Amino acid sequence: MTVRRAWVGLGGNVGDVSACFTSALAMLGAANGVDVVRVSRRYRTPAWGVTEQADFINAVAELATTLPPLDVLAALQTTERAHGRDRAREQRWGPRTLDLDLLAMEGVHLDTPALQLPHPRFAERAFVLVPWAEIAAELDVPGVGRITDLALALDRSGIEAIP
Ligand code: PH2
Ligand code: MG
Ligand code: MG
Repeated sequence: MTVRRAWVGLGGNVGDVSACFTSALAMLGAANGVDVVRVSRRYRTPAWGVTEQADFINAVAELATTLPPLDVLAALQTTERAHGRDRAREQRWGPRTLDLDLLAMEGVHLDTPALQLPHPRFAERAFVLVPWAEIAAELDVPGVGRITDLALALDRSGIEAIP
């Protein structure tokens, strides 16, 4: 069976986000065919998109998975819902308890309405790249670039690791 590395961005700014991340990572790691291999530190990040809201906490996790991409996505969405995520009631780029974004999977290029891989906009987002560079600095995402280079190219002001 093929085991692939996959990277997931975690974000949230409602409730006890750090405890939520811990619980979400445990739930993901308990899913069949998914191991959580490493996790970055948590970072406090200024809200992006809709700026009049609380700071976010962000992190990036590396998974090792035998699941196909859409099954990984389903596991992420199940985990979001179990942690108070209610897509029907939320504003685009607005406050949320837990957002789990599939950023990339090794050897996978996908362009469908349900899922695009690599994530089409991660290279614009320092709140994704700073934690990602901590655990996968040398990773080269085909067609996009090396994670560290992408992180260094962005304005990283206001992003700080939580001790
Ligand atoms: N997520 C959003 C909107 N804005 N800003 C930061 N800093 N971090 C996020 O994860 C984030 C955001 C919607 O998913
Ligand atoms: Mg997101
Ligand atoms: Mg999302």
